[in-house]
Amino acid sequence: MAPIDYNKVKLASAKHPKPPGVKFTYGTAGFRMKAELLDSVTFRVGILASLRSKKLDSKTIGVMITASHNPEEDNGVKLVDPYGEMLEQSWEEHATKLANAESDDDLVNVIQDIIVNTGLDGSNDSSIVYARDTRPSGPALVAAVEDALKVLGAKTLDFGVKTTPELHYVTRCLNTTGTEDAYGEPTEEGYFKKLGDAFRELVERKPHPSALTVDAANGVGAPKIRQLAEVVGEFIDFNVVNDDIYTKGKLNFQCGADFVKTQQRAPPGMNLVSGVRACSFDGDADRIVYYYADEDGKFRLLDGDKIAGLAASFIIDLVRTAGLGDIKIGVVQTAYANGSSTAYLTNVLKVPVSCVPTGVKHLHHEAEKYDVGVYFEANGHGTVLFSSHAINSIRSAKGGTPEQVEAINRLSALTNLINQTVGDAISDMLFVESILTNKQITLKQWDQAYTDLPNRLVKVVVADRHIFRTTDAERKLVEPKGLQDKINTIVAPYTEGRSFVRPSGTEDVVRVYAEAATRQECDELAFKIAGLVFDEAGGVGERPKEFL
Ligand code: 16G
Ligand code: MG
Repeated sequence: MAPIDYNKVKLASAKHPKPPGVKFTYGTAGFRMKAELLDSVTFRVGILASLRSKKLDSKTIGVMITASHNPEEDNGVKLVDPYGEMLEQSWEEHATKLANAESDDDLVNVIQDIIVNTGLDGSNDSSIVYARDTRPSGPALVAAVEDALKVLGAKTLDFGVKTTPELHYVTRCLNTTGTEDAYGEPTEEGYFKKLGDAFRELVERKPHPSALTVDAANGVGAPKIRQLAEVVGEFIDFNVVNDDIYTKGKLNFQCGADFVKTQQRAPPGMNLVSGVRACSFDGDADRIVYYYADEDGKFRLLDGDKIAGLAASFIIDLVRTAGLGDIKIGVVQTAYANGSSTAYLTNVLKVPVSCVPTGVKHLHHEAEKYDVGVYFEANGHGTVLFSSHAINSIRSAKGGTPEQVEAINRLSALTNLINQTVGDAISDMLFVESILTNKQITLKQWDQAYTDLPNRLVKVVVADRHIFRTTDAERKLVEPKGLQDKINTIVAPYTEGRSFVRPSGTEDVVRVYAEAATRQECDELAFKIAGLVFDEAGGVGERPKEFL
């Protein structure tokens, strides 16, 4: 316990000056931009992490340095709350204020404001765990965080080069060790052991599937899959591609989950012939999409929506077989979920579906409202949350028949296999593999649950994207006034047509999404809506072109 020494804070801060004129915002995924602009920001996020820990009775707060699927020259930083969730939303504003303090004196004023506003005790101890992805800019940014933590006397744990979900996992472990909510060993070995044991339990007596090709986006997932293979190698063969984490410029370049999802094709260089099973991670391994080529060699994507459908149907069956009917299951999606997936969940699986705004924190919180909440963004980020009611029911269930006992054991293994803190490519991959193994189905059979409606995502550059305001989980525009009525008029004649417009939370653009019954209708619709936005809401540069 020691009070904050503001003179020391100022001296340390002087070594991490804010670039003048830059405005920082703690957005959907923390601060994210060109790495060269982030030194002062990461220093200040170190301060914020310490304050957050002080506020929460010295619980350990996580700091992750990553820019996920962004280009290699970008980086970013975000905080993880004690149970592995995203930073509580009300603190995002404190983060933004700290990052924008122009001088060292201003910084001290903002710290003091935060202390007063949140009623925290500045002399409390603080504890921080931090990690980074493989970006070359990572070590220097870690050093900036460390400078802040040192000046505030925080207890620190350097978790090294890790995936984002590993950092979320370890944060929760550190805060629950020795309690009845204990989540696992707070080490990387503990993480792989937990996943490995659960996976073994789920697949050990079943015939193994063929090898899985994993595109690691030339990122941190590559070394981690190799570590994973040491614990699950007897049940599954991984063929890791795009695993070069040392050559400059390769991270996320023409590979990775975001590339595959947005381009709707396999990474160049991957030999995706019929019969190959493949998946892609993103740069920090918190997203995954699957794909294969059909008999004609045509690329087929199994995105986050498909994973949600597979996961929900498997869990629904297990819960029913186990006789645990009081466990209520729900699925959470965003407006980007393909209309066919929502129809499948609602009409075939008959499971409640909620739609929330884009961003993990929104999905996560909505999923907490169910006993078992399955959430996935179409882009491949997602997980399953089991409430304490669900976990207690599963643990105390005895089961009268061998089928019931088996279903209960599987559910129990799933609660360990699934990283419940955040979407996790490694954990999600093992989850999908264990379902496919249990059902003994191929990627094609999984794909047959429903057929995606053709869809298209377009970026429109406008003078000021902040004039766009949405409602109804981003499915409708409130402002600019009158624009939504025009969108409705354009969409109306299209069979199964749907389109919405929202400002991006991570890029200076407006995103237009469209889907319709056929590829031609879909492309025409996307082109018309993008053009409308460009014409009516301050389009900049070239008007969106028709898709040919
Ligand atoms: C961030 C979000 C992701 C979301 C994406 C949308 C987190 C950890 N990540 O990557 O969930 O899908 O932003 O980006 O929340 P956009 O606002 O630019 O469309
Ligand atoms: Mg990511």
